[in-house]
Amino acid sequence: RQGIGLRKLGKTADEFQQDLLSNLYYRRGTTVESASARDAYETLSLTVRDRLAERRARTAAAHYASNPRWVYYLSAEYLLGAQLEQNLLYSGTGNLAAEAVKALGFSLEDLEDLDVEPGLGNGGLGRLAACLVDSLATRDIPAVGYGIRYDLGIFRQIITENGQTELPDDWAFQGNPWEFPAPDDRQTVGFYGHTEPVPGSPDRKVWVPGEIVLGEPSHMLVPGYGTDTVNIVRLWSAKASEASFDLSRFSAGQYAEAVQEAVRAENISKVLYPDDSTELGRELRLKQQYFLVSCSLRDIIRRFRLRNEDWSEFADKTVIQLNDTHPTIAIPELMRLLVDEYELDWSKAWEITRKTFAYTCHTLLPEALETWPVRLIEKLLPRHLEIIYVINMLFLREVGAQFPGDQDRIRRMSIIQEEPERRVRMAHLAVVGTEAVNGVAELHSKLLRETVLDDFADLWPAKFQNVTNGISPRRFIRIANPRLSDLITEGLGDDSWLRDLEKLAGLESLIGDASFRDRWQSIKRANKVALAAGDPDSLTDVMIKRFHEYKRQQLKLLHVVTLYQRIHANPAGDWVPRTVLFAGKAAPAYHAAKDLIQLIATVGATIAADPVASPYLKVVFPSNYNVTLAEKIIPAADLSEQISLAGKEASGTGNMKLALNGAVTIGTLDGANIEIRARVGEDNFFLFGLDAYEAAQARINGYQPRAFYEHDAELRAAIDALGSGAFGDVGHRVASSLLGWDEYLTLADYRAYLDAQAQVEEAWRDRDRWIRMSILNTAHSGFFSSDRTVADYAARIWRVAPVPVPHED
Ligand code: 26Y
Repeated sequence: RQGIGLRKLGKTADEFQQDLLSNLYYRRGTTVESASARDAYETLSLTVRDRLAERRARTAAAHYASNPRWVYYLSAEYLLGAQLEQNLLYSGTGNLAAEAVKALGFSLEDLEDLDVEPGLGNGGLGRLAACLVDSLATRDIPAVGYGIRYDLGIFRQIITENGQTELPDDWAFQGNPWEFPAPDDRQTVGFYGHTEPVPGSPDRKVWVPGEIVLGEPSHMLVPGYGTDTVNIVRLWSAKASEASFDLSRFSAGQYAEAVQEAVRAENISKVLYPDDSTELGRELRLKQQYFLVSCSLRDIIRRFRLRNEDWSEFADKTVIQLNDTHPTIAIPELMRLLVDEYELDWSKAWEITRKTFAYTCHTLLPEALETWPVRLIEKLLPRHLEIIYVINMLFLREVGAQFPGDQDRIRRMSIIQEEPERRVRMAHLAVVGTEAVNGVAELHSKLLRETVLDDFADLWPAKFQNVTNGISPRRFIRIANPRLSDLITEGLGDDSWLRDLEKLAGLESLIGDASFRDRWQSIKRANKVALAAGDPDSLTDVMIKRFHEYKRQQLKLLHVVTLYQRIHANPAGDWVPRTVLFAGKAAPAYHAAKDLIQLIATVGATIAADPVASPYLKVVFPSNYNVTLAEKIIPAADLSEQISLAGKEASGTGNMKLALNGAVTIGTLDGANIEIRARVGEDNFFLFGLDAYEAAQARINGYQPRAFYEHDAELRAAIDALGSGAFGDVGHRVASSLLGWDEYLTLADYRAYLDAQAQVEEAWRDRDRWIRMSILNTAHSGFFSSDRTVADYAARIWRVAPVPVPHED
């Protein structure tokens, strides 16, 4: 197909306007006169998307020509955030677009309000996937992100005094202009059935599935910032095969039965499991995982074979990153494809498989480590279970050779857990089947080596690495906080810091400039006015993250109650006015977390109705925390709450987003807090609490929450208030859970936390000191760019280099 090429898309306002109109008429099928806001939004999106699609075509050509080692990111979750503003920024068409839609009678802001974020994830892990694909493109690394196109994303949350209610999130109900369907690349996925031997080939089997489901891909464009690369995220939707519609039943009037099988098939990608950090063994979830893996591996192999013939080169051309254990069934699936379908020797296939995969762990909580009942895998994926057994047998033979006679070690390390029921330990499979394993912050990686995965680190020390998480500076400061971004650009002389975030260190030399400090403060204030959560002159104290006991929203609540009681004891006191903002979702089945949400809302309402306390203390709890809401809250924050029990939060990434936007952290020595503190400086971080070793020791030594309650009158008064009945049953439940067991040592850290909060208030009263702390937090957050995270993965785990896409004007 030589000699044909694309007409170049125009760069002027006039040409953009023309393209917008042509899309309005020919693709949307409407006219200027009758265009609604939605027509304008859809049409603008297509016009912007076209600009990226042209770059996408050049990217694909450059990648194809260089035949590089490709990075495939496998993730059950992506929280990409709203697309319009990002794509305007990355295509450099923001101004053209504003002008063009104005001529149609709309404002860009109105249209941005119609842009729905695809909520295809729960929290940190899903957003990390989105930041990494952003940075992969920005770093010109050939990459595809694979995921599931859930019809219903993370539930929509409504907060009332009755707590959290959940509503379905039909995010694509009105269509999704950012998505390209690719039905030609449809895949077929098998489930259930049985296996049959292949005579003369002992390693091979034939799997005869009992159910077939189709996987239909569509993709979203992932542009790099300041480069021509446009990568993709490819999302799979489950579709019933044509044969699953039962025409004879339909003809007999059995309408529900006629579509029963099709409904079952399509349920696979119907809904995201709204669980965060709890292992939830449901058959449908395992089906989702295998569905993602099977479709994606076949697509990866298809792409490999477009450019290569020799299987021995597969791992040189492919690296597959497993985002937690959720896609770990990919390890036996690749073995199955290589051994059963492509007829490679077991040992050759195993060598390829191990060199192809790498695994990122995101947790330290034992209850978050996925295991699946052997019986379930046997039923759903009979061939995979056989393969897992062989992998385990060969692996345990290796362990036995290294540690002769150490039966206990073999039992501990086995991929199969025996008691109380036989289960497959997915983390063990992920460590055994990969070339590299990483944690997501220094402390997390160290604790993985010393505790959860210590036996594996003994056996393969070189396999274990750290790659500290990062965040996209484009989304989390440039888009979220345009005022501050403009000031930084002015201060540093240009906007190259957006691709090289360590350049923020240059802000340090502006700290001495009083007018710079004034402007810094005015911007924070303007962001608070825009958020409209409370008095913009009050200390805006934010805790925004999923609700989980280990994150300790209950500790923040005890602080609020104590402040309330102190104000009441001395209404004429010189109190620092505070707005305490909570936001976050709880898993619908996690009752303790939902209780906390309800209790916070109820306490907040009590304070609001109280004339003595309300001038100084306000609790706000906006509903439905998501990426879009985070982008509004983060720029307005003064204080960032990162108060998890040390040793429990793998990394945290909200901590990085808030520090980057000039919030000062109050936090424990947990996750990435430690690295943030080391960079922004001890004087610009409010540290408190037990460290990870002290916390573990406290539990071992028979921790008694009641002892803390009895010895601290303020703590006792706060807990008694919660349990007094004034806040109903939830108050009782929370108070008695804290007094009875207090799994996450809330009471042990209470006094240290209140002392640190007193230091916060002292610093806040000295406004100039606070602004300096704020600026230093931003100035020293450069390390936490996901561009650096991706560079680390590229150099130490993937061993890939950039493939630049030639620029065309
Ligand atoms: C097994 C299933 C129910 C499940 C689903 C989602 C298990 C876990 C998750 C999500 C985990 C998660 O979001 N982990 C967070 O990952 C972030 C990115 O690495 C970390 O910063 C954060 O500390 C960690 O809790």
